[in-house]
Amino acid sequence: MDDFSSISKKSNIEELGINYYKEGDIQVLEGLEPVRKRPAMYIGDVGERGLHHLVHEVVDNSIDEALAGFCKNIEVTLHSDGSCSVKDDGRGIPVGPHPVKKISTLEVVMCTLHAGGKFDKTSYKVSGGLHGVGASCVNALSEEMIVTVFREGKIYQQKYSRGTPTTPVEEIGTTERTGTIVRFKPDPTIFKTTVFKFERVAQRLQELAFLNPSVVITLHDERTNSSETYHYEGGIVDFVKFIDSLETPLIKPIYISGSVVTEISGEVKVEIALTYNTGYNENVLSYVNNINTIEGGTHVTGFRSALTRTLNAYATANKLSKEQLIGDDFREGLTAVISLMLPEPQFEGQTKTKLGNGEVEGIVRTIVNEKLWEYLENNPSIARKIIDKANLAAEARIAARKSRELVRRKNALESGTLPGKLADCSIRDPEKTELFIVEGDSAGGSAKQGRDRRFQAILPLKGKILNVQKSRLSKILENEEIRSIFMAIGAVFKSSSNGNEKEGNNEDQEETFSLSKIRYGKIILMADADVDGSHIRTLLLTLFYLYMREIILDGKLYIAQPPLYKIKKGKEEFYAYNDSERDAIIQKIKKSSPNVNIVSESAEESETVSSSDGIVISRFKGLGEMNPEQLWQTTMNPETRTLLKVTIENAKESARIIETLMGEKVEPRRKFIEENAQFVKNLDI
Ligand code: 0RA
Repeated sequence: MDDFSSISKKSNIEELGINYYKEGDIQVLEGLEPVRKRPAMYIGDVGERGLHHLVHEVVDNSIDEALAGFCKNIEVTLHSDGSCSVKDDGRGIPVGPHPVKKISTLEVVMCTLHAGGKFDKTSYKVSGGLHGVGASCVNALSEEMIVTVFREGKIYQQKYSRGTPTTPVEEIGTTERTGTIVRFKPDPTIFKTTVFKFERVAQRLQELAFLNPSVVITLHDERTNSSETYHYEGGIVDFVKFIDSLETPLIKPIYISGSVVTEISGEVKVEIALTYNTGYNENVLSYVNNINTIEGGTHVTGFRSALTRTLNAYATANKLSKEQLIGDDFREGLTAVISLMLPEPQFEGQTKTKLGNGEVEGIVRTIVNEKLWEYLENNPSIARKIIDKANLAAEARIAARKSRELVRRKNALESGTLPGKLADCSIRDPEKTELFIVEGDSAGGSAKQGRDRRFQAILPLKGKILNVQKSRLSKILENEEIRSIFMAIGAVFKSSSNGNEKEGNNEDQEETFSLSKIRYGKIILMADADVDGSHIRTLLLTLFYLYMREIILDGKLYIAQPPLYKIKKGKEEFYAYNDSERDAIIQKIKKSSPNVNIVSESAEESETVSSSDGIVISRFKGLGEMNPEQLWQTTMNPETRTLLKVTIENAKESARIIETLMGEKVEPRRKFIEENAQFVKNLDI
């Protein structure tokens, strides 16, 4: 296996003198059979996401060791044999006998569900949060796992298969170092794919490196002989710079930190980096114990209200603004990373990524109010830039409000009127109905004819939709295609006054879309399987991500999967959704009639060939090429079709791609297109 030469620093427990875990501190719950029986319950799914979850899980354990102050270097290797190893220079997993189980603690940790370091209010753990299923789950779902421990001068090793030890814990050598190496090979009988994607692993490791500036994380890919090292001494300040690397900065990032010890929560550590760019989008990322709280929560609420309150107070005190500014005004062009460490986080929400701890809101608000005020006082020219930008946003907001009212009256967006192009279904029960958003009038025509009109509605779109990322809401609503989408879905304007704002006139209200009157149970995006189709899909995903995120979080947004090929043999027709499926079908036909010829590969010719002994393969160039019956059979019929459910990660990725492709700066855009031409082409999410 590996050499251990790069584990460089020996941890000195006595010197650090804290958190000395003893073997008895490990909590023991249950065996691993349930994990193999219902893997999705533990890691979300058994697709690509679940597969990568395994890596994250193991890395999180090393990060926990780093958070405890004992680990500096983490090395992740994607091996050529399909395994992955995670090496750290922490204290090493304890190997001595477990006082309750009487077997090695290492074996207990690796083979028992929910065994981990004991929780107390002085330790922050990723475990117990979103990823907190433990290394034992990874073990259960690996055909082979090898753990090597460097501890107290010796090297220990144990091997496992599918969660069961295949060797005892053995002493295999001596060492100067401390640390742990976990190497595992995912079980192909569990996972749909077992090929790790460099980019996916890299993205999480980079994020962890931004969030934990003391840690050096290296990723090696033995398959391609490439390596990347992530180490950001600037931490989340470097993170916001990175996020905004395609934008024009308005100010240098502001860094705020503080910590509070409370009776309920123990020590809560708060770190925030924020900056403004010349654009209009708000981009606030939040983390609790290194977990991305996609749905926000009390920490984000505390930050937002303090930002509004403090900037407004500063503007008023220095007579910098005419209007009363609202939260939205201070969020145009805002990029921020909020990172909290909290001993006992409570995660809530649809995807368990919303922080629920009530007292955190006030903690964050107090820290931000105090530190931001101090910063503004000391940096008046920067304060002025921020307030000036908010003043412009307020002007635009008031103008937009007027134009929106016009739009509203003209189009009755909120009065239940439906767009003219919508071919609605007859059933009204949103639980049972589906809306297909279809690219192109001709495909829209086929879809209208082919559908089951009782429960399927069709909304055809003409050409490309507006890029919503770079436009203000008022502009977006002037776009007819987008308006028709909102109207068909039943998304209505909701003017909600934010509880944290001072109640004032109507201008002080925030606008969002309410989905309480959503008209369909599934929204299905149907576009061609080509570059244009994928572009439109990306734009639509971004629209949903930015303005109707609830639909994604509720699991109601899907992508239709039209076939790429039709294979015809006599009267029999088969459809293939990719090249390997096409080849498999041809093989199958050839097996049953070995002398068959491939007659034609072109769609045009296939019309004229009526050979009974040839295989006719035609490639669908677009949805419009299919007749209504074909479209129904292959793509729309719930009995025979395949739909891809859109996850918040897919949509976020789309938003990121759009940002890169259409952002203001030309050079990074050109570079991105060059580097990712392949990826952009195959953006088949
Ligand atoms: C339990 C107790 C101790 C360390 C660890 C677990 C530990 C686990 C992992 C997993 C990957 N790397 C790790 N490093 C450490 C504390 C042991 C002590 O007190 O010496």
